[in-house]
Formats: sequence, structure tokens, C-alpha cells
Amino acid sequence: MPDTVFHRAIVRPPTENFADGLTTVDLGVPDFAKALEQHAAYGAALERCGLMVTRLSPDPRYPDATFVEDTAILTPSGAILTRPGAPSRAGEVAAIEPALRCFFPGLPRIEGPGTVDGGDVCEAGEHFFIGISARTNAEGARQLARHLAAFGYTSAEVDIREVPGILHLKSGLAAFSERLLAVIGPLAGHPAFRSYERLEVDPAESYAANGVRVNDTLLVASGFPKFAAEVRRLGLSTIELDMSEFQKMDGGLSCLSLRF
Ligand code: CIR
Repeated sequence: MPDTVFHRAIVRPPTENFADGLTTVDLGVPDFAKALEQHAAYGAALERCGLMVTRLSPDPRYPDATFVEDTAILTPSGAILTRPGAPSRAGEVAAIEPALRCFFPGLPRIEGPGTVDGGDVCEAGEHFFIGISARTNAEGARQLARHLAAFGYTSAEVDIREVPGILHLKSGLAAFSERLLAVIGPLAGHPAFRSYERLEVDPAESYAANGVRVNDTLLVASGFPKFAAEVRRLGLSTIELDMSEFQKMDGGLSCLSLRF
């Protein structure tokens, strides 16, 4: 089964109150103007990868709404609306639903008490890893696995609750192909990844693990030279993007778009 080919992406630029969003890191207050610039560069990079990019309006009701990835799971066979684990983000799903309905008429959803953040869901071809985290609970993971199975996909759970320093599964894991994963050390030995080739990310560069494959290109965060060199050694073409302002809000490359 070849890797998924992406044609479109949905993004939402940050709002002026972006700094009021949730964060667990202590990297300072994000600079709004710089965040807008970085977001524009991100959208342009998706276009360079051949995607048609839909830019939604910034939504000041939800300071974290720029992290659109958390609101839905998109697959070639259909989409699922999530139910984010942070109460302040719950309304983001209804806010994005109309845009998704243009492309996915049937949209099953995660129902309470289940919770799922899209950042906890990593697609590797026809197999999905589902993180159990502070945001995604076991009930949400079970519901999601059932929806994915109805679409013809398999899945495995990965409990990250004891893994320090990561908010979501994809804060420490990326699928660069259906066979190759980039993964942080504390997750590398997880049985769910046993049959995969693994590129273990240097602990000093763990943020770099949240790369995004967009067709033949990998989007990677700039400022992680060891990781960039390893990725180049694998023969993958990359676009490096400055993510400093989103990193301050616990966000990475994958969270800024829904790709399909
Ligand atoms: C949050 O805490 O929900 C946001 N500040 C960051 C969400 C990042 N999303 C992601 O990794 N998928």
C-alpha cells in the first residue's frame, strides 16, 4: 500500500489572543506578528508541496484554534470529528465542522465521555497509532479504533501518560512513510513500533520528532541540525520552518494543518 497522497490542507491563522491558549512549556510569551509570519510560511510550504490550502478565519473565541489538527482525523476513506480533551478547546470542533463537511459529507464523531485530540493520532499507511494521553482517553481511543476499522484501517494504542515532556503522541512520533518512523528515545522501544524502521531522535532535539510528511517532502522544524542531517542522509527532501512561536504554545508542525 503506497503512502497517502495529499491534495489539500485546511489551516487557520492564529488570533491576536493566541498567547492566552494552553501551554505546559516555559519558553516565554509568543510574539503574535512573528507567529503570523511563521504561519504564512507554513501555508506557503504546503503549497510548494502541491497542496491546495484552505485558510479559515482566525477565531478569537478559541486561542488554540490555530492547532486545527486536534479537531478531526482525516483519512482517504473518510473523516472523524474528535472531542478534544481540554474543555477550553471543545468548541473548536463545531467551528471547523462546516469547512470539513464541504469535503467529507458523512462525519462520525467521538462521543462523550470519550476524548480524542488529533495530535494523538499518527497515520502510517493503513495503520494508525492512537496515543492515550492527558487529552485522549481510553474510551475515545476505543471509539476511534472502531471508526477506523469501519474505514478498513488497523490501529494500536500507545500510552504516553508516563512519558515526560510530550503533550501528544505526535509530539514524539512522526511517520515518514508507512515503514519509517521518527521517534523519541522513551517511545522507541514500544511494542507497537517493533516492526518499523525507526529513526531515533537525539534527546537534545526531541521537538524535531514532530515532522510532517507531505507527499515527497518532509516539513521539519528549523534549528535541529542533527535531525536535519539524518533525514537528508535518508534521501528525503525537506523544507525547514521556524516554529519558535508555536513551540511556546506546545504546538508543532503537524498541529497547524489538517491534510487530506
Ligand atoms: C494545546 O495545549 O492544546 C495547544 N496549546 C497546543 C496543541 C498542539 N496540538 C498538537 O500537537 N496537535
